[in-house]
Amino acid sequence: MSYVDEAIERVIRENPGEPEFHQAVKEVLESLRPVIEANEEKYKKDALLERLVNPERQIKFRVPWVDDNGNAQINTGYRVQFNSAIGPYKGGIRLHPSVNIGIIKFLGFEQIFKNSLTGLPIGGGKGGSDFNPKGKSDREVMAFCQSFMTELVKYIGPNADVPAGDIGTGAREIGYMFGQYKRIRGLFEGVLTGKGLSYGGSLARTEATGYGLLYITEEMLKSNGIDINGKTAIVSGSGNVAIYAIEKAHQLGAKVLTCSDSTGWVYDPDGIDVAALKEIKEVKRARLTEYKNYRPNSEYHEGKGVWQIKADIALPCATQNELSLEDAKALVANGVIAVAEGANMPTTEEATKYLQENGVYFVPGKAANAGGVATSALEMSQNSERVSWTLEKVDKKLQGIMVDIFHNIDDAAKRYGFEGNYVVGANIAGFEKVVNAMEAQGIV
Ligand code: NDP
Ligand code: 2IT
Repeated sequence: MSYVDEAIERVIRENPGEPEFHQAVKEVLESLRPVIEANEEKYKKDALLERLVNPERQIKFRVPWVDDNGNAQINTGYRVQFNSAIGPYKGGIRLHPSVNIGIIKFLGFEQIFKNSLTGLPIGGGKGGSDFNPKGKSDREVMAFCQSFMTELVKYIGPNADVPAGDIGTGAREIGYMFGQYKRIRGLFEGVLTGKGLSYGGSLARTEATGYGLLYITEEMLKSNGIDINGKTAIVSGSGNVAIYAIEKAHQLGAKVLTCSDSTGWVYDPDGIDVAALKEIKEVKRARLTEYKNYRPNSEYHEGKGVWQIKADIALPCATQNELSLEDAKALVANGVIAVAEGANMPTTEEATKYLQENGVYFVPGKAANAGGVATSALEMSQNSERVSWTLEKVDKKLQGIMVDIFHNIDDAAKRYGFEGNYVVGANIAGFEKVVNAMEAQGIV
């Protein structure tokens, strides 16, 4: 059995009941085969793959808090510090009822390669809790965030581990967590990113993931001789990533026809109204059913459905495994040109394969959504320097990073004879820097 197959089998055996983690490891290791096989003896001797797939540290803790009725509630908190070969652990905090250790591990594992692709000195980590911020009062969210940070504070720091937002964690939650960190440690420092602008946040961090997704999509299309201007797009999700992906798509001359949330989806033939979406989701924290009040011409449907709408570009921006083989078939039948992942692992393995086999340009999340964490690293730089860069400066750097990521993954794919396969390219390009740093630092 090859070293890659052995490593995959061991991950499945040793991490039972964690299908998302198995999926992420399989996808990465399968596509690293040519690189691993070229160095098999050395990597095996150094247990390189075993070290890569085993987090350096996993922390699991109780998060007690009191609700508005005076009742105690208990949630579980996690932080997985996966790999610090190239920098301090860096990655978001997901607050969603579906969170478990397997999901945090899959996200932390992906984060290693994504962070490497940014070209910036950040290692891979992820955290979260099964707490559901939906329907909670601001006071309840604060109580949870303070309790979560009271434990997390022991493990993080600006040179050790720097968390940020993800599903369910936005500016409000980061603010409460930062306040509690500062109170306990007595240190005003860049321990979290995605902070508010009045206390050390970076301009453009809010927009960065969605904008970055469009910058890399535009560059990928351009290098294949296609202009994004005038194209139609379908987007899923209506959170941080989706909103700013839609905004930038419109700025680049593409028209976005859909968005969705966990209960339903919207089709707007005139193009999604971003101002309305921001008001519904960022200000009112309401459901998408409200969208029709702003745009009478639009349609609201319960359930799933955005991938059935005909468009040139598909941008999944909600959650993992939201785009199935059946959805991929509908996209291909409707003549989709490109799929770029705003979310982490939104496309199932079979769907990815089907899209690639049918000539669809496919940019995986670890490259396509890296603009968020890249801008987080720029926020860390500004905090260290005690300065704030202008919006133009941060946005220009973000654009440069996304363009570089595209060319690096494109080149890596070509080097190994997989021209146009950006999944293979991203995994190889991300892996090369991490493995180099791991080898240099010895068996640790
Ligand atoms: P938000 O919480 O802001 O938005 C998430 C959106 O996805 C909401 O519209 C939500 O609907 C929907 N959604 C979440 N879970 C599900 C589900 N199980 N089924 C259907 N819809 C769901 O999160 P973000 O926009 O920040 O994150 C979206 C994706 O992008 C995630 O995969 C995240 O890991 C990834 N990502 C985020 C980055 C960031 O900087 N924020 C950076 C890189 C990747 P509802 O409101 O109804 O729950
Ligand atoms: O998945 C991700 O890259 C994020 N949620 C952003 C992480 C970060 O540290 O900005």
